[in-house]
Amino acid sequence: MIDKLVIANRGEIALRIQRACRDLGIRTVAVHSVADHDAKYVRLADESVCIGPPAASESYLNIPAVIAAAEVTDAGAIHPGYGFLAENADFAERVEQSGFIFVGPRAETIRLMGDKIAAIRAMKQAGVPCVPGSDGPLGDDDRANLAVANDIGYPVIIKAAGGGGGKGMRVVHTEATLRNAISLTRAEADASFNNSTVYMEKYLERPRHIEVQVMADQHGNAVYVGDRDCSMQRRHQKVVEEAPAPGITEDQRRQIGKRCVEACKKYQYRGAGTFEFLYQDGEFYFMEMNTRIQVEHPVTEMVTGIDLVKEQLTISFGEPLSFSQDEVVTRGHAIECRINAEDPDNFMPSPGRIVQYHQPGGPGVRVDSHVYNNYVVPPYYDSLIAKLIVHGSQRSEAIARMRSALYEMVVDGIKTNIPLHRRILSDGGFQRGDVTIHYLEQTFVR
Ligand code: MV4
Repeated sequence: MIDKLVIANRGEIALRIQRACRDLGIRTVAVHSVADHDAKYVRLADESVCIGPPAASESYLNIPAVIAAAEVTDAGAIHPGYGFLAENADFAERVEQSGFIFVGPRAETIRLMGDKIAAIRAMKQAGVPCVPGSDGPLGDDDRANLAVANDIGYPVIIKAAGGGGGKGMRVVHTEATLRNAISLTRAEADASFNNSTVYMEKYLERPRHIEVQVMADQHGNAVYVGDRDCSMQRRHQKVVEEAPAPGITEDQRRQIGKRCVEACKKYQYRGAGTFEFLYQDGEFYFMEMNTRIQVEHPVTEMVTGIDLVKEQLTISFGEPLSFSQDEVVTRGHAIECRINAEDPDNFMPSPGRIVQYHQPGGPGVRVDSHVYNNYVVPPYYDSLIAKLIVHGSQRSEAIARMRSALYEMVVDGIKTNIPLHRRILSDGGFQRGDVTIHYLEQTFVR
């Protein structure tokens, strides 16, 4: 067991990791930028190290500074949280080369999943269902590419191999526009990711975004820990997430879960992971795999009672999974609203001082947040200020509890998206539980 760990992140997830460490008797080192000097998670950590100026590129993304913080504090491990360095294979490699435990998968796995084409190929080989597509990179032969598209059938989507999270994609509806779309996507991909490799898939027009949580240890055990629906999103930013995904049968759940577990075993996956799927007309299609703990992990924790962050830690220290597949029992329904410091009308960030902050409470209510009265939301990082999570014995009770919690919650002094959440939770489409990834943008916002 490791006795001290560096948390290479900020905000609510830094606090979340700290809590898991405290549960396990592990001392924590907070690394922070100048802008986060007075943050609550810095005060609450056993030790703290300032690693640079406010800009993330010079602090939270500064690999030598993070590793140096682990060295000077004599820590044994580094947890990257989500975002920042969490899915940077070079970082994971350098952490381990420096003699520390990286709380996450092997660098090689992170690298594999970062290459979208390689990830799809690997998953297909492991029996995970994928979108019909080019089965590898597109070449420069226009006639060959036209043939691939004809084979798949329009509409198709051109995606960058180095992309992900919505960047570097283009939908093509007709043969006449294919050639141009490929060269534009290639040029953009080259400029953004320094990788001009692109591939083609059938474009699914009205899918839901459903993801499967997995946990795997270093002894060959892997389990799926249920699924989440994250369809309620805007510009690739998730807004509301829930577990389990509504309308999925236990049979479907078992089948897709089993495929994910088999893939984990085949590639000796380690730690927490998420298989992202598009779901349309009763079928799952693999998109990509996230090799980190995700923002929305609490909804899974609420329905399973499993502490995913604690499990991440013990797994990385070499312990076996603390539960078997049979012991994963989900109960009821959980919903998470991401509370952002942003204008609810135009979604522009709204940093500044929170002059009044009241958290909701009551049965089944959880708030993961690093903010407090007079906290100043800095302008340098993402605008997430709180995750409001509720649990109910069924979806309708979770919705009722979330509406009540949103009614109670007060964040004054800055603009937040709480009004947007109140409207979403009162919306008929959301309440029916069958919205696509386009719902919020197309039929709900404005
Ligand atoms: C797709 C798709 C439809 N068909 N692929 C967006 C992010 C990246 N991970 C993949 N994305 C998509 N891939 C095919 N073949 C639609 C999207 C997509 C999307 C997916 C999940 C959540 C939100 C989204 C918003 C727009 C497009």
